[in-house]
Amino acid sequence: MSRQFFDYKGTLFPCMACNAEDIAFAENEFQVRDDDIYNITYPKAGTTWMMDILSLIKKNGDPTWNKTVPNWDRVPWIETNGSVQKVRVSEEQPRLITSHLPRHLFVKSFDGSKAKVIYTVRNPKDVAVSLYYFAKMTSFYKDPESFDEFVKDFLTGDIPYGSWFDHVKGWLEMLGKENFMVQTYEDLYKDPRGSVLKICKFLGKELDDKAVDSVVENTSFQFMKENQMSNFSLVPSNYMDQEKSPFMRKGTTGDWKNHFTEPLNEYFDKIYKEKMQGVCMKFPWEENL
Ligand code: PPS
Repeated sequence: MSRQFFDYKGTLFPCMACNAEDIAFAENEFQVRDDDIYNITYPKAGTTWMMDILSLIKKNGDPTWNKTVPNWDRVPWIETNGSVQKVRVSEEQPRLITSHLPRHLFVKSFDGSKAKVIYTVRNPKDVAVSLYYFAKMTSFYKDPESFDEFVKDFLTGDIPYGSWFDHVKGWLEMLGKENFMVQTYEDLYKDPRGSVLKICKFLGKELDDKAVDSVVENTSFQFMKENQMSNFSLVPSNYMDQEKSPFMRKGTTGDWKNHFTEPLNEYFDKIYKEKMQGVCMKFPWEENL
């Protein structure tokens, strides 16, 4: 079988989606513009949700763009094959750009720029569940042997994009900077309208009530699940086999409770407490820890 992942400066990337040359270009040569807006996530934190929210905000609530252009062209990943060169010459204003890159590998020219970052973060247990099903349906990942084994790899960070803990801690170092905002998946789920308003405020974008309603309606789970431009059904089944598991799977919070055994949950909590020591931000899922 061909090699599944490659190592770039200590972080794994899927061979079918990325290559070292483009990542190196993104890291070292890509030029950030001050009006760029970056949608940054660890995989499965709500990346595609935020792609559609940002697209709609940019278009003042008009859903035409979201309904006619695939998300990867509206809010392209910077690190996936061939994408960085397209983003480099994009005449969009502002450019909306997605990335799963950890902070230490992120575009160097971002430092000192005014470009804005929205960092979406999700309960890592739900991320692990979502990623487990994704790993089963996509040829970008290895098919997991069992859920427990997969969670152990997740905890050690022996998976593409590295450790969730390092990713989150790396990006949270930007807390307090005015061009950085954290959005939790859980808040977005609980209060989509309030979250959209917060995002608009951060972006300095004023939308009227009707436009905000449209952003919320057109980014509901059900709407996105049915939208070909958001649900990855345009991706050939040899890359993503949605018969095995749909990309828009459950779109909920707390699904980890249906997957974690008690011992696995205890083990996870122990590692979580160790790794997240000293992080000053409190997250919604930490209430019962
Ligand atoms: S990826 O592969 O990293 O881009 O995946 P990502 O988009 O970050 O995460 C996919 C999960 O997000 C859920 N999702 C949503 N939830 C609620 N509302 C909306 N609109 C929405 N859009 C995507 C999607 O269902 C995946 O979560 P799970 O738990 O697997 O359902």
